Amino acid sequence: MDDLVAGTVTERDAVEAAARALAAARRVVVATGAGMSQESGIPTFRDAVSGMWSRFDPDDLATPAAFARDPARVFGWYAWRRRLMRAAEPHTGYDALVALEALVPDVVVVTQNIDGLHRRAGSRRVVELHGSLDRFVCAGALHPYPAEAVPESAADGAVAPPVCPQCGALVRPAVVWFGEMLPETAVRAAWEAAARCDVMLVVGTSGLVYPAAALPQIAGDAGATVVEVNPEADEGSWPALIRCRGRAGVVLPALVERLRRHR
Ligand code: BJW
Repeated sequence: MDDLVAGTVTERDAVEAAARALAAARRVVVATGAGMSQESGIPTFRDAVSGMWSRFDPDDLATPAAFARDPARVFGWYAWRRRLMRAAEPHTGYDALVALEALVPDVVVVTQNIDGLHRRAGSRRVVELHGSLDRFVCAGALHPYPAEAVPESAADGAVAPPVCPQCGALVRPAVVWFGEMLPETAVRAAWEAAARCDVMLVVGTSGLVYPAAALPQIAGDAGATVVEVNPEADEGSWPALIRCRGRAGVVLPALVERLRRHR
């Protein structure tokens, strides 16, 4: 491992170096973002061409003020995304993360995604930092509202949100919008796991949205090897950093296959 600690390992040897780090690890955190689901057909946010924010303004759709201003527009956008997510299937990168659990004693997946694909793939310990599109609450007292009772929409466009039967407030998706606090238990679980892990795999996130973007820093500062899986370079830099340039659906299965050879 000395070569990893001494400097950044890039490109050609990266998957092998990452597999060696995983072979020596007891605790692994996998921190995922929208890029993890890109190969399942769910658009990322910040891709210049296909990203959500290239077509939509986050201030109109992903803030409490946007929901207060135009609840039907926001609810309709999430109804469309819920359809996309239900039609999506976890790809082989998800299966690789499930397989990782048989090879490393302690694996925690911390995701910014709201699509539920890690759970559907079979990952056992999943922390959802930005909530889930499988859950709904009212915008008043956060009373839970059954997802089965949420209206489906056949077409894109506005959908009137249901009303909370307990307090009369409008129902909203249980996701975290800009300016909102992340769920406390999820934050605690993610921060504890990051501070204790030997390796953190950072998969498919631009690392621009806080506080989730701080997780690799926490792990790196605590001495973990940080492995980035992303077709693009980002700004992150840690003493032990391995950059695996490629898509999650390609790199993660290759990584787990290599790890098996080290076992
Ligand atoms: C692939 C791939 C493939 C492509 N394989 N990879 C400190 C500094 C500055 C600002 C702040 C700060 N602390 C807090 C803030 C404010 C704000 C923030 O971070 N703003 C920044 C944008 C500047 N944060 C917040 O408001 C958070 N709340 C908070 O901090 O509360 C305390 C507070 C309260 C009041 C005031 C201040 C503080 C909440 C953040 C909520 C984010 N919500 C969203 C939408 C909700 C859910 C949803 O609708 O889905 O979450 S925004 C959106 O961005 C979504 C994502 O989870 C999140 C992160 O995006 P992600 O996953 O990184 O996606 P992309 O598209 O950015 O990147 C994809 C990556 O994948 C790319 O790198 C590709 O290359 C790669 N890729 N194909 C592998 N096949």
